[in-house]
Amino acid sequence: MKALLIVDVQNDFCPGGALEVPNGDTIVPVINKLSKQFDVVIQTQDWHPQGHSSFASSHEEKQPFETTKMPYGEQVLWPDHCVQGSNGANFHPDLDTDRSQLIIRKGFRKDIDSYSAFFENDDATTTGLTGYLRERNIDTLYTVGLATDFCVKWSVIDGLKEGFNLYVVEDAVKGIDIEGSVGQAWSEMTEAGAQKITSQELLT
Ligand code: VGL
Ligand code: ZN
Repeated sequence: MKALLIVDVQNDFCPGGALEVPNGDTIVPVINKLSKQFDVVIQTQDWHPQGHSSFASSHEEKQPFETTKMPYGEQVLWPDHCVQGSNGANFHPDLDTDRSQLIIRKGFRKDIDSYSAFFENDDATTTGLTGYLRERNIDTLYTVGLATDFCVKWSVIDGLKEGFNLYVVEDAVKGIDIEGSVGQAWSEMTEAGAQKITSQELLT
């Protein structure tokens, strides 16, 4: 059984948002078309407390997009974004969320960031998604959303590690692209075993 996984289509990742992904909003109509064709739709929502450790503002003398060492490894520091309960954390107003059966919130622990829908950035703390999918006999995920080079990439790589089949819908994802990170993400995802597909192929 298959499911559509919609990653982080939130105001802060869309143009005008705190951590905007260029043209991030242009995938919304494509995702809305796709989601009508799936019996199971799952979403993720980046959901940080104020003062989260992934925010540059929580570190003295750090600017957004610089990196720091966390106990679990290197971490990119971001502008404050997707703060719990803020408008920036809301889904894009045009995204059809009515048919979503599960919304996984992630990044709510102050000291650990969480890009992936499966594991937090310490690579150990789980979100529970694997168990949910197994109990529902879902073995194949079609991934769409934001951002290709962070939350989409890590969700796909972790999903493959957990034994699921992963497709990435190339015209329904957009990336931040820090120094070629989008191209890098595509190589990492395909080398890990993900398959690229277009919305056109899925809609016909
Ligand atoms: C994301 C950076 C920080 C994402 C979330 O959704 O790709 N990127 N938090
Ligand atoms: Zn975040």
